Amino acid sequence: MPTDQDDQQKRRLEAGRRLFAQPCQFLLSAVRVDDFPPPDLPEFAFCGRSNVGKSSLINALTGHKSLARTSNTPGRTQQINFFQLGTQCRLVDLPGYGYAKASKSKIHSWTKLIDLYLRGRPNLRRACMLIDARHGLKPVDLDIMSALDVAAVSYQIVFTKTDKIKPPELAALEERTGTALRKHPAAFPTTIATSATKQTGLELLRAELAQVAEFDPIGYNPPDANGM
Ligand SMILES: Nc1nc2c(ncn2[C@@H]2O[C@H](COP(=O)(O)OP(=O)(O)OP(=O)(O)O)[C@@H](O)[C@H]2O)c(=O)[nH]1
Ligand SMILES: [Mg+2]
Repeated sequence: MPTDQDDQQKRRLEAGRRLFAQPCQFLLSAVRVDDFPPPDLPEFAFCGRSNVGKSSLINALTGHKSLARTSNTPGRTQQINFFQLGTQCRLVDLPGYGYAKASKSKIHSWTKLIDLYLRGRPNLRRACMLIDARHGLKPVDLDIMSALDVAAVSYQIVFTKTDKIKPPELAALEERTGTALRKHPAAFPTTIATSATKQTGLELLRAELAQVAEFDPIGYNPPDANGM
């Protein structure tokens, strides 16, 4: 017999599916804070080390091949790219941190911009902190997580490239990471395992983000004729 919990989960998954079935369009690229769009819609940011798969995950979630530009070469995304998803929210593709081969001044300006965005954006509802499943949390990830804790920005660990590891390795990684997260007050306690290549974990992440955006098309009651 289906339980209330099963029904709730189905509803969450359906809300995620519907949110991400809407058109998603590139809005703008920002190289400075003044370029950011007005903070008038909930935003979800995708942050993580260079080459972790941020742009690929945005493409996979929205069902596009090349909405966000991806590359084998680290350092592909060099600005903050904003994408508008339906009329409900925006997805924000951040440049990767920890990319050692760029010039010092470039690294400095990217890092500053990422920092200004993550710590100063009032409508940032959740940061998806992407971690390569083969590597786990690195010191540079822990630094960003600590900065997010201090700024009280809610974030969730999303593993990428899980197609590259075996299920027992993934289970061990989840266990290890879950323990580490207990020390991080702004971290969401559960992690999500994804693969953009194999298209796995996407429906769970869509459902999670729909819940944060309070997007529930099934429970939505259109205003009546009196606007009530
Ligand atoms: N096997 C596998 N490869 C992936 C996956 N996601 C991304 N990649 C590959 O990883 C590389 C980097 O992907 P991007 O999406 O450009 O990574 P990024 O984090 O946006 O990189 P920067 O913008 O340079 O910081 C590309 O060659 C992708 O094809 C995945 O789930 N599985
Ligand atoms: Mg990118």
